[in-house]
Amino acid sequence: MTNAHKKTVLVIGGGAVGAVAVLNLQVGGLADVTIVLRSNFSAVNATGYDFESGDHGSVTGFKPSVIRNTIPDIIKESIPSYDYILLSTKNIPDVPPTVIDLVSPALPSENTHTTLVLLQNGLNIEKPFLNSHPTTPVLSGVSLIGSAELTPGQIVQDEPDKLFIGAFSNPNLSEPATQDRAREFVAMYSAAGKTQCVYSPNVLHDRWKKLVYNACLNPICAITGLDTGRIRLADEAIEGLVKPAMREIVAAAKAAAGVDLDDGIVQWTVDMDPLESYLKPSMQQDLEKGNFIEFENLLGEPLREGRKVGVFMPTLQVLYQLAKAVQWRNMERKGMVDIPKKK
Ligand SMILES: *[C@@H]1O[C@H](CO)[C@@H](O)[C@H](O)[C@H]1NC(C)=O
Ligand SMILES: *[C@@H]1O[C@H](CO)[C@@H](O)[C@H](O)[C@H]1NC(C)=O
Ligand SMILES: CC(=O)N[C@H]1CO[C@H](CO)[C@@H](O)[C@@H]1O
Repeated sequence: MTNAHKKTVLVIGGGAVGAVAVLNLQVGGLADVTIVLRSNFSAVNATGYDFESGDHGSVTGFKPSVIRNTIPDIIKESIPSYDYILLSTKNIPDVPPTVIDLVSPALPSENTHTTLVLLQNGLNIEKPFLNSHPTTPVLSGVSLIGSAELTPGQIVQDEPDKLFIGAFSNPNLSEPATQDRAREFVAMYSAAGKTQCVYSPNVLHDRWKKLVYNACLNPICAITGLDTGRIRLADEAIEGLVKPAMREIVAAAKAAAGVDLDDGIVQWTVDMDPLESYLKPSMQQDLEKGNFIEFENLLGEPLREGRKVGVFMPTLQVLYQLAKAVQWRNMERKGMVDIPKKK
């Protein structure tokens, strides 16, 4: 890969994670980036993104090379296949459209050229693509990022951006070839020299590790309405609820995926954010905005994987059913379910 030949990258999803990715890729100079935005298209198209980040300092009015409000239809628009498509939207399989429907205009099902990078959380997110796009290399991006979006187009990043990239296994593709794509992506993403992006072949380890937070604290904060600081102050919430849930994930990781998370992971994850930051995990933020929550991949999949191999997961089972009910409440509020009239 040389500077003379930039890779083309399509970024779908312009929230905090997508925006930081665009900034890294473009500043690195090895990529020509097109971003697809929905709700924030007008704001970003007019004035660009403003960043306040540990990695990049203060950046104002940053604009990706191309900003669009629709997914490119590469056949109808005669656009050459992108080298990479980076998906950084929420992944909510229980609410249409699916991520496959979303990405398909830019990614024909028989694709072999484009590498798909899933910058999304949770487990088994690559599985649907094995059916719909069996010969597309799919990479995993686990972002341990401390950023939150305030107003449209304004990103505040309070922790360094750390991204772990690896290849999901695919029986139809050679492993060395997909690993090469992962390494190439890491080089391109790291070229700006401002961010920690590492090649991390043990995708399952990275994903289960993040689930200790995402399957436990994330839904618990969302359901109780307490942020990660207040949940630690609240009576017995950590000992009686958060830690039991986390221990179930640690057991499931080992039994279902052979992933060894060390003993300290539970306390480490509880203490990860400084208490006084009173940070709200993503599901809590989503609920407060009236948005759907990503509970199926973050909570449902690890629960199903664990139970399949006989792990007793009573805490996660209850959290899952509560999250499902909360999702239904959102669907009713958005007019997506019909209910019988009150008598
Ligand atoms: C996006 O911004 C450009 C330049 O600022 C402007 O010419 C164009 O009309 C905008 N596009 C839309 C769809 O608003
Ligand atoms: C991909 O692999 C699966 C399982 O080995 C096989 O059934 C399928 O035909 C393959 N598809 C392609 C397009 O190679
Ligand atoms: C990812 C995302 O949608 N970010 C912001 C876009 O703009 C709306 C309001 O127009 C915000 O609520 C979102 O946080």
